[in-house]
Amino acid sequence: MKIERIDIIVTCPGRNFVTVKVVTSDGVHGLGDATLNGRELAVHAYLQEHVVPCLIGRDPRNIEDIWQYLYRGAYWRRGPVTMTAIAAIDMALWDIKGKLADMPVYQLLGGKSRDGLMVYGHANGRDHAEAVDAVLKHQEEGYKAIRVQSGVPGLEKTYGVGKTQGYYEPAEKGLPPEEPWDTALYLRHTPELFRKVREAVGPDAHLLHDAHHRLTPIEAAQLGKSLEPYRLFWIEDATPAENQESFRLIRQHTTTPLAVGEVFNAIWDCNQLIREQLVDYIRATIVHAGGITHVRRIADYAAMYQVRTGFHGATDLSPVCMAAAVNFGLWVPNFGIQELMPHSPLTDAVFPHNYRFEQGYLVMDEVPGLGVEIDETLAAQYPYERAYLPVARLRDGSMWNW
Ligand code: GCO
Ligand code: MG
Repeated sequence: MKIERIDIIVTCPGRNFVTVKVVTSDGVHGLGDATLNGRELAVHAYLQEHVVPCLIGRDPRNIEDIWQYLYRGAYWRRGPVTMTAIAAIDMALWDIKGKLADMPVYQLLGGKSRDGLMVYGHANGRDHAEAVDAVLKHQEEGYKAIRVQSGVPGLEKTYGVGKTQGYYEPAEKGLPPEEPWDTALYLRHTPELFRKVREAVGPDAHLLHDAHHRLTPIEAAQLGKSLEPYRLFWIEDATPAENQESFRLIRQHTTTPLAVGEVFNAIWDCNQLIREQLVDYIRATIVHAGGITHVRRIADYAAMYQVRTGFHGATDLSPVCMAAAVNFGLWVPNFGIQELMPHSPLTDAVFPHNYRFEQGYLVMDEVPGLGVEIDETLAAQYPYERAYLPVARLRDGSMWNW
């Protein structure tokens, strides 16, 4: 069996998605997500110019060898563009293997460890009262875990607060919008937000919060400590993690669990964080961290240190990646939680999929491969539109981490 053709499909049903379709000489095909928010065409070019020509004629069943060929063989290792491109091919090859075996990918990985993946939904509000309402609405919908973000009084715009309820879509058409940031205001108001939310929801709901890389380590420690009375499930991306040892400082000061890693693309990005047990949840995703083949290695390594998975699942991760995440999460022994931001009905129509939300969990049936397809005719009606994530500046104009 040979790889006959690889198509790279770019579509914008409300937001941009890049999808790889690997077609074999047996007529079986597999899909992989290659979407890197705000850098979509960089991955497209990397795939088209540097990856696809090298794969035509290879045996698609040799997933491991193809992974090593694209990683070791490139000489220039790692980086989000490279690892997203490798991830897309890897996902598609697992999809093909599942279809050939007539089994879901979770069966190939070792079978089910659970019935469904506990997910967290997104409650956000322009102010605390709106955020509390949104949390209660999620509880009614069956969510067991809810991420809470609120506008900060005195800041015109805050990360995580979208125009629409239930999800937060940060990429905007055109050039990067600029947003102001003020750490002092944020640190003052966030404990108050969680005091109100915990009081309203009662003791059972799991509450999460994303600091989105805005804090220094000592500020993150302060936030973690101030939120301890409200028993959070986690604080996410409290500080940028390029310097992995900076998490030691946060750990010394707070027992609030920590999650990190949505921007990681390789096991080396979290080596020290995991080995020293500086975090509790690892968020590296299948689409941005080298596919199922590599993320499986990260998860196995994390399991040795009681670190659990908590994969990124924002709207910029296409239903193809979500299908892979559901297969992976059904199997992985050290599963923690899965982020869920529902896609728009149009995106769901472009990518018909088997996974679905049921009473706080993501479940899927025993269907071959990843359980996701692409409607290419519909996809073709929505061509690429340039869009960027915002950037953040402090009050004095200095660039900050968005
Ligand atoms: C999350 C993320 C997103 C990202 C977005 C970037 O936790 O869901 O932080 O909001 O900012 O996915 O592409
Ligand atoms: Mg995040």
